[in-house]
Amino acid sequence: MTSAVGVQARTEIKKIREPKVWSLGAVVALLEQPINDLLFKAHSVHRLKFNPNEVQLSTLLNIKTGGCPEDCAYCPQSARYDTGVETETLLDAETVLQAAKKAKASGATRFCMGAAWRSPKERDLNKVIPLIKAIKGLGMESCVTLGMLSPTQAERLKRAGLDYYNHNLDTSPDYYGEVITTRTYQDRLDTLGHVRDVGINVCCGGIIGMGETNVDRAELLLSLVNLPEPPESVPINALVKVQGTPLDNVADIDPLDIVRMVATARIMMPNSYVRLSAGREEMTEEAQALCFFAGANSIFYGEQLLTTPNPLADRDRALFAKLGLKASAS
Ligand code: SAM
Ligand code: DTB
Ligand code: SF4
Repeated sequence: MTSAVGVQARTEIKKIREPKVWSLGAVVALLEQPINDLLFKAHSVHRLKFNPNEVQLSTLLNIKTGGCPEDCAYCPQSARYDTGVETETLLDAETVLQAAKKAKASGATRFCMGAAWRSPKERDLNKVIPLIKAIKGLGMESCVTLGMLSPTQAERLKRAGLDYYNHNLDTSPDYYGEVITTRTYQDRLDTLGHVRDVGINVCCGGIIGMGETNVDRAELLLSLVNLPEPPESVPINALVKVQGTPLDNVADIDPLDIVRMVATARIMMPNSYVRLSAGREEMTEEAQALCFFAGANSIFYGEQLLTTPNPLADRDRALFAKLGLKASAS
């Protein structure tokens, strides 16, 4: 005999398989529906495409800290805000290689290097390219986030063997101007286009908890799903409030808002990895477990994000053991 749950699951899956043109109203309705309905749908989608007990591990390294000319209101590395983050020069190759080896030894499969640049100069790329090659030489996937790219810079990174480029849309087109004034939404879309055109995997998501509404969150997800191809990797960051940034006093979000955002991203982008990104240090294990149930299948792994703390690797290993989760191969 078929159970009612089984029938409902198959109905959900059938609906989800249909190609979907999303309307703003439909996405807001997804985000705001009763949590059990949302979790059920998201988890059903997740199981169709992924092993629900596997999570991909990426380790971040800030290879160029602080002194950034941009005014991103969330960012401790902007030179415009007094956050106590010191400006440093690009890390040397040996330091980066040691960090990547350590990340690999503790189980990460991807190494992501971030730089506090508006966009890289040619001499910057000349230094980053050997780093990408060295990471590949270790047998790890490589990812960089260096700011805006020209088509030729994207091509150079592709030739270097880069696997992923991270460049976030951050928020909705409407709310964007409240957060960043030194580059436009279109600038970001242009960089994402150059990355896509050369065949580098796109890692693109955003931040919640910056004072935006549910409509803004839905519009961010719409912008992502309506890219010519949805990103292969979608980081969902919860704002890490850093004293001295313009957003240091914004109201706290409910952890269930993160769960809802992850679940909605999972339903809308069933083939993408959804990364539970910044903000895990402030989340309970229970809230993280709900995010994994909702379809998060990637995390940043290692004690530091770029300038702020992340759960210790030991703590994440203990959490995975408790939840029966395993690190996935990619
Ligand atoms: N400078 C490059 C850029 O902006 O494209 C790369 C590094 S930047 C720090 C990468 C992303 O980190 C940002 O787009 C933003 O989404 C995220 N981020 C930065 N500060 C954050 C914070 N305080 N909380 C959450 N996410 C943050
Ligand atoms: C992303 O979406 N989140 C990461 C990564 N891409 C580069 C960065 C999070 C930064 C959190 C604040 C900090 O540590 O400075
Ligand atoms: Fe600079 Fe990137 Fe921070 Fe914006 S998010 S201030 S571009 S480092």
